[in-house]
Amino acid sequence: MSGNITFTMIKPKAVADGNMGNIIAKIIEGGFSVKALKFTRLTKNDARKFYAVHKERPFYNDLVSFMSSGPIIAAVLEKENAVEAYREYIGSTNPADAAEGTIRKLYATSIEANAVHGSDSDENARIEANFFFSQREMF
Ligand code: FUP
Repeated sequence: MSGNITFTMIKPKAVADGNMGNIIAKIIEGGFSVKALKFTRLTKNDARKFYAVHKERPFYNDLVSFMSSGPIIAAVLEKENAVEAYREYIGSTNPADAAEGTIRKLYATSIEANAVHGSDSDENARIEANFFFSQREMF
């Protein structure tokens, strides 16, 4: 059975470009409700841990540097079938392949600076939400 929770980050470039308000508005417009939200910054070590699954990939070091390069928004979102619904809503990893109207099509500038993160499974959504938020910060 699919869960109702996913985790997202608005990545440093999208924040630096001034798009955090637009992206939060778009998320809410898509029927996702915000269960938790914070403006924060990943240390390099946080980014290494968060993306540990990619540590053997050639882009890992650049990704870690990029994700710790400036502030981000972290949020927990709720909707029916949230993980799949949100991945569809944000579009393909590479914005060049993302469908019209998706968050990545609208706000991403490259495969690395692809505007937002979205969890890829219910289990990872839970792990990622707990990486950023304590139980009392999730509503
Ligand atoms: P996604 O689940 O769509 O966020 O994509 P992945 O888990 O495959 O990749 C995680 C992040 O690694 C992407 F958001 C951006 C980065 N990445 C690159 O920088 N280069 C690549 O070739 C693939 C991914």
